[in-house]
Amino acid sequence: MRTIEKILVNKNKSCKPIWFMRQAGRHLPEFRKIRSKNKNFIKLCLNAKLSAKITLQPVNRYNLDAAIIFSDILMIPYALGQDVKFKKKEGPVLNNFDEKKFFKYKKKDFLKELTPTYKCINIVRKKLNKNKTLISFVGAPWTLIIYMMGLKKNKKQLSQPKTIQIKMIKRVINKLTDYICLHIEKQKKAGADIVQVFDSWAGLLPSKLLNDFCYKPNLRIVKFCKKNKIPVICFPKGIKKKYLNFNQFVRPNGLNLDSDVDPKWAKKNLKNVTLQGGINPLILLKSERKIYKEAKKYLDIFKNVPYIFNLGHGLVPSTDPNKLKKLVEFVRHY
Ligand code: 1CP
Repeated sequence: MRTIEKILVNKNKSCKPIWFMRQAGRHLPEFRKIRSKNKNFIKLCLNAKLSAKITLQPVNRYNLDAAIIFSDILMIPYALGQDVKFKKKEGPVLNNFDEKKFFKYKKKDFLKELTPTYKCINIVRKKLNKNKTLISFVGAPWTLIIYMMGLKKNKKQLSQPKTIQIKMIKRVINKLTDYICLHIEKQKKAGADIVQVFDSWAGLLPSKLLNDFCYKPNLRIVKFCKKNKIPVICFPKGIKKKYLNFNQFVRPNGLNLDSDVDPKWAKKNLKNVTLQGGINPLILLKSERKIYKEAKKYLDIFKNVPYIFNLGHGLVPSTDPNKLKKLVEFVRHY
C-alpha cells in the first residue's frame, strides 16, 4: 500500500501535503452563514447537500490537498438512538446511556440513520478534484463513551474506576467498535479515500487502562482498515510519551501528533508511520512572524520523512481565514 503521504500528496507538487483539522466549519464566515440558518446541528450534518457544500468550502478557499467530510463523531451515538444536543456554551449534551437499549439496537437502523453521510460523501467525491484526498472520520470507542456516558464531568471517578464499571465499559467498547468499523467501511464504499480515528480523550485515561480502553480498540480498528485496504490515521490525543507504545502496538498508517509531543522526539521515536500535524492551533492567533517560525520548525524537522502538514488539534473558531491562507502559501513555497 502507498504511504499516506503519497496518497495525500498532489503529484505535481514537491511540498508536504496540507490540510487542517476542523477546517470545515467554525472559523469560516461562509460556514457561519449557513449555520445561522440551520440551528439544529445534527440536522445540518444529516443534510447531504449542505454538508457537501460545507466540506468543500475550505478546500476551495485555501486550495488544500484534502477535504474532511462535514459531520461529527457524535453521529454514531445519535445513529444508535441516543439523544444528542449541541448547546451553545456547554457543547454536546447526550441523554442517559441505556445499556440494554444499546445492545438491542439493530444494524440496519444504524445504517439508515447515517445514509445522508454516505450520500454527502458521494456528492463530494464527484465534485472534488481527482488529485485531492477525501477524508472520512470516526471517534474511537473510548472518546465516544466519554460523551455517551457523560464521563467528562467526572474526572475523579475516571482515575479510580470501579471494577463493575470497567467490565461494563469493556462490553460497550467491543460492540461500539463493530459499529465504528461498519461506519468506516460504508464511508469508504461511498467514496472516501482514508479515515482518521479521533481518540481525543485518550489523555484522560490512567496508565493501567490505556491498554484496554485505547490501544486495543484502536488496534482492532486499524486491523479492520488494513484488511479492507483503507489507509488509517490515528490520533490518540494527550498520551504524551505513550505515543511510542501506541505506535508500536497499533501500527497505523498515519499518526497525528498533538501539540504536547516534541516534534524532534517524535521524529526519532515514531517509526514506520507517516506523521501528521503537531502545530498548536493557538499559534494562528499570533503574529504572522510567529506563525511562520513555528511552521518552519515542523517543516525542517520532518523534511526527510513522510509528513502531512496539519495541527495538534482543531482550528479554533476565532482563527482569521486570511492568516490561514498565508500559512498555506508559506508551506507551499517553503
Ligand atoms: O456550533 C457549531 O457550529 C458546531 C461546531 C462543530 C463543528 C463544525 C461541532 C460541535 N462539530 C463540528 C464538526 C466536526 N467535528 C468535524 C468536521 C470536519 C472538520 O474537521 O472540519 C470533525 C472532524 C469533528 C470531530 C469531533 N467532534 C471531535 C474530534 C476532534 C476534536 O476536536 O477533538 C470531537 C471531540 C467532537 C465533539 C464535538 N462536536 C462539536 C463540539 C462542540 C464537540 C465537543 C468538543 C469538546 O467536548 O471539547
